Amino acid sequence: LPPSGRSVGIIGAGFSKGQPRDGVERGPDLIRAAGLRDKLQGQGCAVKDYGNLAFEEFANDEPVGRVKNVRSVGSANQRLSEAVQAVKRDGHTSVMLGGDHSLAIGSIHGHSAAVGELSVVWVDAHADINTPLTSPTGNIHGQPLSYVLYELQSKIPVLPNFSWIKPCVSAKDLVYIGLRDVDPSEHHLLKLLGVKVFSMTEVDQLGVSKVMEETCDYLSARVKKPIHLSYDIDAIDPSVTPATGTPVVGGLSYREGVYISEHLSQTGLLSAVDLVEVNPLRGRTEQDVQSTVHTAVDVLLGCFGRRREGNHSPSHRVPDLQ
Ligand code: EXY
Ligand code: MN
Ligand code: MN
Ligand code: MN
Repeated sequence: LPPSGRSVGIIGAGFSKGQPRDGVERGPDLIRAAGLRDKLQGQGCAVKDYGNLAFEEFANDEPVGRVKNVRSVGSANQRLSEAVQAVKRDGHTSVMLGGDHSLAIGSIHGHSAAVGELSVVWVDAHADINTPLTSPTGNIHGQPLSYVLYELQSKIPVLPNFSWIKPCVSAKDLVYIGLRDVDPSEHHLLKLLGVKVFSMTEVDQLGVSKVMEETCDYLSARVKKPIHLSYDIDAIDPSVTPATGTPVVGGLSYREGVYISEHLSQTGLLSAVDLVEVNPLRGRTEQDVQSTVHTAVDVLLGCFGRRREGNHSPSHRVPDLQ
């Protein structure tokens, strides 16, 4: 193992059909170009980049009911699930660079297929728990959790290219952080299932350190399961990360956003991370894009042991005079 004890397997998933806006497919290459690999290695991680996934195109991917691009999304997530399983089998922490948040379906499925029961920490302005029948938009990036939660399976219709998906997460093993734009039907589901939610109101009330302490206490109250962190960059305030498809005012500060990943890193349980919804075409200026991408990189570095107080490896020596 490297000095930090961490090895990272990066999967590029430049997929955008879980939502209607072009550009989010460029996320993986932008995040790489900002130096993710070198920076991770610089802090003592071993890194293997598995490259970008190629996704199947569907000529006639007509809506099924209200749900858009079903076949494309189902197929892309099946490929992603297999890729995440391979990364986990190789012994790495999986890092999936999106792409839109519909990719959490395959990422969580593959992670669970490889390691078993998971805890899921969902950092997002949105709850992403609409079912195909409650979705106001038909965009699957607003629905991924409905497909993977055991408790919602009776609410999920049969959809083309979705039959491989097996529900694999229990509602009691899910924690949200950063919510501030929740549809009424999503709010109903969250209450019905008793999901643990730290909305922006709780972040305001408790502060981020107490939110993280309570998150970890809640998740480790029973058995300590491997943690899947699904991090939507729109959780952070659009003044910091404006280059994203569905920005919502009143979000996490840069410091709160990074604190979340630093804290989860310290648990030693982080087993897979998604970083999604970076969309350079939604930035108005180059500065908008750079700020968004650099924040995404810093969130990821925090997941793998970077501390703002500084780091040094155990082998570091203070030079002696000769
Ligand atoms: N709740 C809305 C919907 O279901 O369409 C908006 C979802 C936005 C989802 C973004 C990626 O987190
Ligand atoms: Mn999301
Ligand atoms: Mn979101
Ligand atoms: Mn903790």
